[in-house]
Amino acid sequence: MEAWTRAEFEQKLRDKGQLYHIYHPFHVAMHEGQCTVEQIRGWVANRFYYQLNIPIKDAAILANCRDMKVRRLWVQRLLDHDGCVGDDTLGGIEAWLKLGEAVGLDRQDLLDEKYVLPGVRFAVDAYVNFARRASWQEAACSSLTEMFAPQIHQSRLDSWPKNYPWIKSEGLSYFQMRLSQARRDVCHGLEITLDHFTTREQQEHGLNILQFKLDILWSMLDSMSLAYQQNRAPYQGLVDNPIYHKGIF
Ligand code: AHQ
Repeated sequence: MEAWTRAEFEQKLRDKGQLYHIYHPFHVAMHEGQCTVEQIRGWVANRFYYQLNIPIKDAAILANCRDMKVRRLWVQRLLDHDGCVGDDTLGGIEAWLKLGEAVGLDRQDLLDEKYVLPGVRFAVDAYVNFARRASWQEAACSSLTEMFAPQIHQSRLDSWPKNYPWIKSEGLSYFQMRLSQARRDVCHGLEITLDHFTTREQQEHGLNILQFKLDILWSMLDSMSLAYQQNRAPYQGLVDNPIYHKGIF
């Protein structure tokens, strides 16, 4: 089959935005101000596991990439999350810990992954392990869900202060940071993707990789919905305190 043009392929990638997790019922309820304190805290604590693993995922991509021009751009993603020793800009992981404190969570509980649901861990670990095994171009393609991220970060900045006045406003700095960082990352990730996936078969493969990542984001929220909306965390009622496996690799 004939390959799509570069513009057609980009549009097909962008059309996947209709399946972005902004439309997941958990995020819809959150945006409409219907989340309880426990649901917000559960979301912040579980999403922290995703944030902790983004630099690990990006380091795996760097480890697989022999193109110095790409590495010098991609390495910025690690600095965005880990912060860099040189300046005192808050790294994303530290900013998310501030979000945790702003919603009333204990910083050490986040770092200990105390509340991470098995389903969230499996989804995030699948993302990291994909980035380790796949080509760096395939892993770059999987990061393109961030094409749709500025909208969801902006929606939090717009709706949380009025819907969740109990959350200290300094906790929202992570979302503010990502507005520009996501846009910059997407420019680079999209260029790699459009350059690499050129035959129709490769382009279809690229769309499937993006669907894989959309499924990761969606299933993370499915686990949180079961636990915090349906009140059905794993082993609910069988144990007094939640018990889940910790990271095993
Ligand atoms: O805060 C997010 C972030 O740092 C990243 C990195 C990027 C990737 O490499 O896959 N994806 C991503 C995302 C972040 N936040 C999510 C959100 O809803 O707050 C969105 C998520 C993404 O769209 O992949």
